[in-house]
Amino acid sequence: MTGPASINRRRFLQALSAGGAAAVLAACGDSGDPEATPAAEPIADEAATQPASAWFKDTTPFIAHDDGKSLEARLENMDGLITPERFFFVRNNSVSLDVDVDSWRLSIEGDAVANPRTFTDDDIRALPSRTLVCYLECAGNHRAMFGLVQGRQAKGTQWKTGGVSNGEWVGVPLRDVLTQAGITDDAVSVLLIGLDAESPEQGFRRVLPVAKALHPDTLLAYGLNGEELPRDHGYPLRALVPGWVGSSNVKWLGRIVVSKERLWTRNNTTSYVLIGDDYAPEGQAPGKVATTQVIKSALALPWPALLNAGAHQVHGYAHSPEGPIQRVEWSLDSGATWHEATVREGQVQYSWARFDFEWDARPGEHTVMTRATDAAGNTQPDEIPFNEKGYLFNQPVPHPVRVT
Ligand SMILES: Nc1nc2c(c(=O)[nH]1)N[C@H]1C(S)=C(S)[C@@H](COP(=O)(O)O)O[C@H]1N2
Ligand SMILES: [Mo]
Repeated sequence: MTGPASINRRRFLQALSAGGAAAVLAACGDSGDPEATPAAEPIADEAATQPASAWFKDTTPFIAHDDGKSLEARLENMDGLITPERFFFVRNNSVSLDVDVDSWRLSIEGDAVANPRTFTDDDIRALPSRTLVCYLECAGNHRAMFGLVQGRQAKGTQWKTGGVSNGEWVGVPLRDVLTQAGITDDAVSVLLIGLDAESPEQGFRRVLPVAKALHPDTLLAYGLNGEELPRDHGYPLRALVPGWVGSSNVKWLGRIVVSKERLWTRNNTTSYVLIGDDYAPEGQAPGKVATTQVIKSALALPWPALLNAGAHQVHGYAHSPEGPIQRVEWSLDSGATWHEATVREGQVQYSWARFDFEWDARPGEHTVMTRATDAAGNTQPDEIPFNEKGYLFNQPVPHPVRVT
């Protein structure tokens, strides 16, 4: 898939990198990566008037969190099944990168590959591709609910319900690339490493167990919604790990290390670990390592929502890593009684599902809750244990709605 966007970007980047600049240009200033070359001097006026931005996309449609690393999607902007790229949430641990695809390489190395090798962009695109509809969700999506619902705020970006989006991804199975590098039978861990800086380790990284890495639906993706993968989402190549927490979906991939030992890095010891009284330590982690997402649902309404009295068709999105959404219910009385919503479509692959219901809204302050159930029988629980970093909140969300 070499679309017009790719050709334009290549030309643009060729111009930028004429004279042999390094492969990676950070979106703004110094990314902290010693291999990164600072971006060209901005025009003085702009530099004086515009705050530095960590992103390439227009941030207007988002809730921009003040950590400067999180663009929360507004579900109320969406009514289709696929999230348009301009509304697709972004989570960076540093800043978005502008990678020069001509000098970019993906290396596969480690003590569990027989033929360590590197791939160019053309090598990757020459492999048979797959297309998957898949939602992508930050492990911290709904984190604000620990404070709002449980009365105990968890550390981290206070995402409400927009740390999730649904895309159509094109890529090659990671397993085909690992096979070409001669992955050995005794491989245990596959470590995905991005080109962006992350202190104290260089390169945002995440470990996958070999079984998940070899699953035919675990992709190295280079396309999103029929276009080139955008720079904010990891151009030229990112991991797509269906059902797993957002951080497994490493963007701007540069290296993959395959190991005979179980690997531990910051992102399965310090971050992305469920730490709390109900979670036993696991290996080098002080709690349970967050791997798969959990079943959730949310309304596509502003927070808080303001509606005129009368009949409304209210819609929202539900998703589960375990299988299709079978049922969504809604409640106006904090879960004492539930009504059936309509699940809009048979769920495709790893997509989220749309649901809607008719509400004859009376004037006043309301709290609307939704609760999803999947085909495997998982339902959003009434109560989940607290964890310090606020991952995987999936109690029904009490959405505030004022009707006038
Ligand atoms: N290289 C790299 N990959 C990354 C991250 C990052 O900071 N650097 N953030 C991760 C996190 S925490 C999430 S939730 C997802 C978000 O993907 P998106 O920005 O494409 O929506 O990317 C993941 N991949
Ligand atoms: Mo995330």
